[in-house]
Amino acid sequence: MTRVLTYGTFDLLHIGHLNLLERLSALGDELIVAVSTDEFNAEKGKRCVVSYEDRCRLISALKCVSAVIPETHWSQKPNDIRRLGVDVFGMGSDWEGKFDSLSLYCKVIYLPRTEGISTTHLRKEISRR
Ligand code: C2G
Repeated sequence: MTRVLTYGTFDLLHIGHLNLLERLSALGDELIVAVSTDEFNAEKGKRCVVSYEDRCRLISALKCVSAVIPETHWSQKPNDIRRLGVDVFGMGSDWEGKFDSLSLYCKVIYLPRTEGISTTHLRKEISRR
């Protein structure tokens, strides 16, 4: 049983998020997604359009996702990896290198980011119309 774990805000869920989650899911038997809470996003300097509860429901509804957990602080990853028995930690390539220290606990991979789409881009597009 290969368990994969990733973290993110997933605001205005879009094809870049889905591409990443499906690719990560294909690497194992289960994909666990840690969704940033609204409070943690405030720490990240992000203000979401979609509430934490709704972001969790949307991610949970994806066929490729096995479970959703809250992300409440930057430093929870090692404990999550150990507690959940994670084999692979994966993120999009905009995080390349940032989480290499987690290779102490599991395999760390970065998958190519989907170009041309981002939550910021979507927000700008919507506000222009
Ligand atoms: N992503 C992607 N392609 C895009 C946009 C996002 O592959 N066009 C990936 C990002 O690389 C990330 C994931 O989708 O791995 C979620 O992106 P965000 O919701 O923007 O999450 P982020 O703000 O990067 O939070 O502790 C880690 C943080 O919680 C990550």
